[in-house]
Amino acid sequence: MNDIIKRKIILDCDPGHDDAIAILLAAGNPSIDLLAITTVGGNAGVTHTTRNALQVCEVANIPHVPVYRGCSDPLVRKGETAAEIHGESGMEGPVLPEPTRSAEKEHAVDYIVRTLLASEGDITLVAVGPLTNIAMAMRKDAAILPKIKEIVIMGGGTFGNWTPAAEFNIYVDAEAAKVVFDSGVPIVMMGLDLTHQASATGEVAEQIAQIDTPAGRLVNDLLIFFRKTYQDMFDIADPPVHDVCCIAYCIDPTVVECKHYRVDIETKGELTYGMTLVDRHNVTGLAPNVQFAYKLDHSKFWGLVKDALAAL
Ligand SMILES: [Ca+2]
Repeated sequence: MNDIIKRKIILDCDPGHDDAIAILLAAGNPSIDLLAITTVGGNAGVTHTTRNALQVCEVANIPHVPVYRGCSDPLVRKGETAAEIHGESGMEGPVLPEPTRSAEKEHAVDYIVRTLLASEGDITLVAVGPLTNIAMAMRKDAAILPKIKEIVIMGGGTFGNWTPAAEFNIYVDAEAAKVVFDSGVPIVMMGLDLTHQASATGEVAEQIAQIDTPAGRLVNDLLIFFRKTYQDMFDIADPPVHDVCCIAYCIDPTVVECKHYRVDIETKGELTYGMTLVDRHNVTGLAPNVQFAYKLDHSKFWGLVKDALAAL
C-alpha cells in the first residue's frame, strides 16, 4: 500500500449532533491528520460544546488529539444557542460517560495562531460552528493569513434555517463571518444548498444501525434524536448532517461540485442579518472569493461515513 499523504486539519466546532459525526469521520478516515479540535459557543454554550467534544473523542478513540476551548460569545452580539435542534446540552440523545480528560489550558485562538505561524502553510481550517474563533485568530495576528491552506466552512446558503435569510452559524456571529469571508484566504463554503443534500435517509439510518462499533452506536443514537427535532422544527423527515460535508470534502474533494462566486456577509440588515449574499451572476463585478459547493454525491458521502464508523 502506498503511503497516504494525510491532510492536516484543525476542526473548529460546536458539538452538536452533526459536529460529532464530523469528528468521527475525521478520526476514522486514514487520509485525515486531525491536529486538534477547537470549540466555540454555538449550538450550546462553549462549556457544553467542549465537554461534548471530549466525550466524542473518547468514542472516536483519539486520546492523542487535543481539545482547545475557544470563545464563549460572538465578537459583537449576544450569544444564541440552538437548543430547539440539539437540546440544552447541544448533544442530547446519546448517553455518554463523563470525559476522562480535560481541555488543554491554552485558549483555542492562541493555539490556532501559534500552530499556523509554526506551520509550512499546509494546514486546513475546518470551521463548522460560528466563525468567532477563526475571526479572532485573524484579528490577533494577520501573519496567519498566508499560512492557511484553505478554510472549509459549514455556513450560509441562498436560504436560511434560523431566519428566512440566515443560516445558524453565520447568524450567530455575522461580524466574525465578515472578517473571514473578507480575509482573502481560499474558502470552500458548504452552505445549506449543499448540506441539505447530506440527508440521513431511512436507508442510510438502517445501514448505520447495523454498524456494531462504539462510533456506529453513537451515530445511531444521534440520528434518532436529530431526526425527531428536524421533523418537529422544519418538517424535514431525513435530517441533514451539515458539518460532515466539510470533512468529506477534505477526504475527497470530488464528493462535491463547486462554483467560484463572490459571497458577502450582511451585518446590518433589519431582517437579513447574517445572510450570505451569493453573487451567482456576478452582478457586483467583484472578484470571486468562495468555492461555493452546490452538489453532493450522496452515495459516496455516506460511503465515507459508514467506512469510518466501522473502522472506529
Ligand atoms: Ca456545528
